Amino acid sequence: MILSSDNISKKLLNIIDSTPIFDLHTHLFPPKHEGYFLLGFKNLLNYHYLIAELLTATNIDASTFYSFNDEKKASLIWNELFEKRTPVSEACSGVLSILKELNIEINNKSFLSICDEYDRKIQSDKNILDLSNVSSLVMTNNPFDLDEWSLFNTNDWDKKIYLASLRLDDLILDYDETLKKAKDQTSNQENTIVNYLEKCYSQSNPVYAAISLNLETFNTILEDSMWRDILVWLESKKLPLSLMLGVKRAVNKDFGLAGDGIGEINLKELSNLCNSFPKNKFLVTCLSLNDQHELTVLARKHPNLRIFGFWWFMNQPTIIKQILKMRIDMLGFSFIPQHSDARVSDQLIYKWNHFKKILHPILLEYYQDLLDKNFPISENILQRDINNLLSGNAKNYLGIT
Ligand code: FIX
Ligand code: ZN
Repeated sequence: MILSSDNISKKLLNIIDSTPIFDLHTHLFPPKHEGYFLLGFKNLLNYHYLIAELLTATNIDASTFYSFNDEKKASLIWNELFEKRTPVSEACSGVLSILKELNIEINNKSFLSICDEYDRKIQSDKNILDLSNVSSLVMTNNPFDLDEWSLFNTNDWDKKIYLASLRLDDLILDYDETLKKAKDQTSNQENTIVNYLEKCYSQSNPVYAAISLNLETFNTILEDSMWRDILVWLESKKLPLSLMLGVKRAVNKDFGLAGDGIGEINLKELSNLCNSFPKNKFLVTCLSLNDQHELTVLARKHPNLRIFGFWWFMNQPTIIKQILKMRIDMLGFSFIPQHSDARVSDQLIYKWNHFKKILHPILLEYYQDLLDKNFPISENILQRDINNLLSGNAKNYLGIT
């Protein structure tokens, strides 16, 4: 059925709301992975985005804050950011969106009574996957962290929902120690890293490998023979390399995980990489607003480069509105518009709801414009486009069904 200007908005909204999502990058784990699976109101409040906001808005000292137990940390964040101040930031607003979705009223309730009510309503990852409409997601799995990697020695979790990726940052952060770990795990002492990755590949069946880089570390990838071997190996496995560009770790060491910031990146080097390894596929996201235009231009030039998501400091409504339109203007719908980066399962609810709220009016503008130009838009076209944007583009790039 061909849609009209009058009914397209509602149809589009229904389709966006009902289309299952494939989440390309998260830090989530299945419930069976104890110590790594995070759920619930306290974990939600102890998110490092909110910790950074707390430590900069108040005089609370970082080491004192981190010495508290989880409940004390969470109640402090609630008190300082939601009671003493007005919770308007994106990270605060995310917590409120989840409470609203769960029909939990705040008015004058104590922190502990909200916690109780919350815990009664959300008990498993299944609740969250249903509420957020996420059908499968990619974890971040570090093959050099043997405790975390022990997940792949077990089989009692849903491998169709939780897909693996190989996070290779340790090879850059501490090469010697990482090589030692890989040597201990492989009998073949030649080409140790690739041999170890081969072993990890058969254990975990990953959908991509990933690394976060900045200007200083990017050259290593281009120049180092081990990285050339890794890229050749990735090509042989048809695995994309996900490049998360422009992070500077520990800008404020005292803040721990909340202390990372923005570093520089030279996207001319990304272009060199795409040219030097034309048969490798690269998924790319950039942390700085400054790099977004050049990155979008490069995505028009290199078929082996696919932009994904609004990463971390980019994931702010004001920025998304602007950059999403720029991406569509230059690439049509041929990119992967969002990933959640969720660390606590419950965050899937707000990260995706917030994104959909932005996506709907922006897409509507483009469809209205097409209708004005007498280009017929049917429900099938809308469904095809939304399938691609929320899951198909990512899955096709990864070569999974
Ligand atoms: O490197 C990454 O994958 C980042 O997303 C994280 O390290 C970061 O801490 C984060 O959670 C951002 O959303
Ligand atoms: Zn991440």
